[in-house]
Amino acid sequence: MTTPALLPLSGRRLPPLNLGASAFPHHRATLRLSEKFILLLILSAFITLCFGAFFFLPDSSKHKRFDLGLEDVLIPHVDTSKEGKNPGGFLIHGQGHDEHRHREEEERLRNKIRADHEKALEEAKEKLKKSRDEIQAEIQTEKNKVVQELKKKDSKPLPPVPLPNLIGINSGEPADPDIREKRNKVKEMMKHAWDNYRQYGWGHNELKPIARKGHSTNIFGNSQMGATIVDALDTLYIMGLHDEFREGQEWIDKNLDFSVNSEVSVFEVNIRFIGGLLAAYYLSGQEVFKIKAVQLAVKLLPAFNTPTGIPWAMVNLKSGVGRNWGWASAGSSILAEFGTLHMEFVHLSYLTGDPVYYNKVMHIRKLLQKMDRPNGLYPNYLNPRTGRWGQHHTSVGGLGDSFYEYLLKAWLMSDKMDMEARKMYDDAIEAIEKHLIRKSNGGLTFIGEWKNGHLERKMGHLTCFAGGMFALGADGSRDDKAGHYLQLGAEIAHTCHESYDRTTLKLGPEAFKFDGGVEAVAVRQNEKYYILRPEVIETYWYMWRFTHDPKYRQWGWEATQAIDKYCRVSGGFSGVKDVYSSSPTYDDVQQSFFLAETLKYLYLLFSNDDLLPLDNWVFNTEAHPLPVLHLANTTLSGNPAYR
Ligand code: DMJ
Repeated sequence: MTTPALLPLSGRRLPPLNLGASAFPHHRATLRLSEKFILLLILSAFITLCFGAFFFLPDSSKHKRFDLGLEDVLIPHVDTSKEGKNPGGFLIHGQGHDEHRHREEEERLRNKIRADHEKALEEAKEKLKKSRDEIQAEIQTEKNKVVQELKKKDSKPLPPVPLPNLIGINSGEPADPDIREKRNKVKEMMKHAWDNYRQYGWGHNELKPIARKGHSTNIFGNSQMGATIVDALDTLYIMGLHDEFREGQEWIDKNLDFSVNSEVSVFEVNIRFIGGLLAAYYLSGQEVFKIKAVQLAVKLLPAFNTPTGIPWAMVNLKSGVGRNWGWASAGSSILAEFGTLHMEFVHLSYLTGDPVYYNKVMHIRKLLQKMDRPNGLYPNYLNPRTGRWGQHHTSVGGLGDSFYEYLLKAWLMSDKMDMEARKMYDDAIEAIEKHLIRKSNGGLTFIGEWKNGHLERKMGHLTCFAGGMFALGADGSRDDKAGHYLQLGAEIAHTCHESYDRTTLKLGPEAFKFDGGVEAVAVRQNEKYYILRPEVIETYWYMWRFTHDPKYRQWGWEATQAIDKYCRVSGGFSGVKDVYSSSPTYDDVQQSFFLAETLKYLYLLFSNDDLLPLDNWVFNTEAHPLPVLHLANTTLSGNPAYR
């Protein structure tokens, strides 16, 4: 809620205060908030002036009024008339000509005070003669000045840091005309999504492509933060959509403001905004993105002020007050949320030279390392007050997913130096494989969920990202099991493809079962939707990069066509409510991750591997590429700002 004092002047007002017509005969008897504010300002200026005048009087005159009889003993008096002549600066009493000069000086000051009083009263009268609009305009001008000052302060340049080796920012244009055509189709879809957002949802977080207006959810708070712009930037950049990129940059420069009274999801804002801004900075070299990323990160820091240092799920960007989702196991923090900050926070410390971000995420890691894990598994909930696990529910899909992803990627991003992260990843996936991964009767490998001591044979669309993760982590795996993990990645990719292929629309449901004769099919009505999610395509892309098996491009193309056929509307792209229905209804949301991830992974799938090579770039969980910090190990010693 906005406090009344901060409301725009045209907004809600307090009831008028009756000061009586006789007090201000030329003014209306009732005064509005803004006018009262001005009056108070004038009165306080007046009082300050009186007090100020008193303190400017020569000490001798003060002592005459407040004569305690001790002043000669306790107070060394500065004789202004003798400045420079009497190096000790002490008043020499009993000298007649000085007495006279003092009286003259007092008189002069009294006259000045009288004149100042008169002037202040005149100014007050003048102010009160002004119309409400004039007073409002003056207040607005003052406010703007303060905002400009704050902006200047916030935009101070950061210490220069050597940029990591930025290899592979190129067109990645494939030689094969068929593949080129497919890639162009994906680019055209991006244009369609962007242009419609530009036209109907500009500045809003997301787009309602059917209603053709802005859309938002509680993860972004109640303000227009242009989530789609920030999330889409790097995709626009790598697709060579430079005019669109510049439009986005301009909006961010002029409008993206984080000093809003808005409660946002720390995780979502980190992966979409900080990740998006950092990637845009590294790709384009435009300082504005780095500065905005750091401004936002500063606003997230109060979320870590909990008894354990495990951050709250949500934080108010203005007040810094944090809290957790009510539904999350008695007010717990969520593993996939507090465990998906590492990549961005390490980069923030790298770029700012300020270890605060790095320390926050390392503290989380250390705390997790010390905790007992049931069956070696990480439960999804952790209470930030007590430091104890909440409900014992483990998932590689929603609530858990990107925590595992970030362990692996912390290691990759550190140029494979962060062995602690690699060990945690290896331990975690060993436990996952043992307890959660199974083969269905029909031979499909799936990852279930562990709930209170039993395995639920259900897999979420979100979980499908794990195929790519296993492939990405194959190299460097314990006991040289690279082949095994690449195979596991391929099996998950196959299962997830089946979940698409067994639907009417050839688009994957939100969750699918392997139970009671059902395989890779959604059973409950509320699990049949597809909201433009990227995870299956993400896995196809990683599998393509590591195997070059053409089936992954084929599967990616099937998904592209299905999205274009069933999710495209004239106002953008929409999710669909039932992938098993031949006449689907739309959910009327164009998610920002569709532009950040789904279309980016498709574009990369039809590009050459030298565009953002995986030896040099690590993609955050929202598909924002961050460079490997070849110079920096986990102590970030490569950054001169740390030395
Ligand atoms: C994205 O915002 C991120 O990939 C996140 O990690 C979970 N999934 C959504 C899109 O499905």
